[in-house]
Amino acid sequence: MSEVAAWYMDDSSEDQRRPHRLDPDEPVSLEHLEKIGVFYWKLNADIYESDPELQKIREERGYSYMDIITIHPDKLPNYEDKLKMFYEEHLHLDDEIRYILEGRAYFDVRDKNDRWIRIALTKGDLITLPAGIYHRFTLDETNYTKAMRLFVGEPVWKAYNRPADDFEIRQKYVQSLKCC
Ligand code: KMT
Ligand code: NI
Repeated sequence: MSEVAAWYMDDSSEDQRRPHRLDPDEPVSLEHLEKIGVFYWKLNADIYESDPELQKIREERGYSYMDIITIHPDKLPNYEDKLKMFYEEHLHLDDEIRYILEGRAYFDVRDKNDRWIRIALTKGDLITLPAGIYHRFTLDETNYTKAMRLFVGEPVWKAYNRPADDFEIRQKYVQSLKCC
């Protein structure tokens, strides 16, 4: 199992694309991420179109839907607006599943104590964020990522910005954190 690159963020409001590591660095392990419902695989993105490992994950987890999004100033319509929207703290009523095919990106997730953890994703990283977790997304300073979006059944992209605590799925998620 390869390690994921994740760390607690500083509070600085400078450019969201910078790493925002604490000094000294406070890394976060995969085990820790799993405890808050975040799962991670390392795959070979060079063969994503015919990868049996990806196929297996999709079948086992029911990820029937997929599309590919390229996030870059020249490639994505309304790039600036979308980036701003992705970086608003939000949740979804379903799992968010992303597989990085090219480039890099950050997903920030809240831990049990509401602290931001930054997860640095690069080519070959597949991540699942549980329904109900507060999170946000940004590119890093390289300004480019190509990602596969996976979904169980018909995709629902609707994001609910924080506060969104009244949703049943949010309460279920918060409850799930209390077990361990
Ligand atoms: C989300 O909901 O956070 C996103 O869709 C992020 C961008 S997709 C790589
Ligand atoms: Ni999201």
